[in-house]
Amino acid sequence: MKELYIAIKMKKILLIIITFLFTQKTFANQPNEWQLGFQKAASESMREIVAFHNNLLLPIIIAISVFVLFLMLYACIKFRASANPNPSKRTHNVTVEVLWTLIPCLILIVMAVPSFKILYKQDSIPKADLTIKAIGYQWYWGYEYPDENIIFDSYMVEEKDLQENQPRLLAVDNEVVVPVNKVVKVLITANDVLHAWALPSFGVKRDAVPGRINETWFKAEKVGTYYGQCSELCGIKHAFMPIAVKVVSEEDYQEWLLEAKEKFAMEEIKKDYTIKLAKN
Ligand SMILES: [Cu+2]
Repeated sequence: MKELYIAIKMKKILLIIITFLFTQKTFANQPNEWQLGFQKAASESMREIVAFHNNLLLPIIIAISVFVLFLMLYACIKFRASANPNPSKRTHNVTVEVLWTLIPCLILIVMAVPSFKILYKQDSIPKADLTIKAIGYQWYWGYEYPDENIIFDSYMVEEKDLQENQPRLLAVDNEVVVPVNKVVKVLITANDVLHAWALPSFGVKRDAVPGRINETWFKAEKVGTYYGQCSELCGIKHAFMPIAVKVVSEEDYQEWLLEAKEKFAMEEIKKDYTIKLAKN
């Protein structure tokens, strides 16, 4: 009876493990529960970063961990006091010392070459199809489309106001909208303290520094909404200034431009009006 009970229990545990492994929810664009590894890539840059991590760094990390674990176990068993009553008095071995200096150097060089390649590629901005400016404030993001004369602020949606499919702590009232498969140059700055504009799916992360404009770029390959967060500790509400970028088709983008120009212009007028009223 007891065996049967244990067998049922084991089966249950196994089932839980299998469902956990194979039925994880897959969002293309935001962190999900029990996620391991990176968010799914939506740009070439991020694909390269993920490939670098998965194909080179991870094998090196695993190999080193296994090797060190093996050495430790080997030393513990082979040289335990009962099996090795007279320990060796040796303190130096030139060959071993040369090897444990040279091999890590070689590993670092092997890692550095592709790493720098990706870094430099990200650093050179191709000819941009459109430019947006992100400005960090305590604690929200402001955006400008300098060529379109659009300016707006982007605040997090409070938990009580969340609509269906809006992720908690990530959804914002006004998303940045960009066309798919276009090079978007992002100018990043801040108005008060350091912030950082980061979007994992695009492989983008740049500090927003007051009095300085940093540049980065991305080319989103898939339509969808992508979420990121401020990534530089900027004060008490640092966790509540998310970044949301909506990637749409070219036609939808043109449509959004027309709507946005009107909507945000009206908001500016309203803001000026309230300021004037308050002054009088
Ligand atoms: Cu912050």
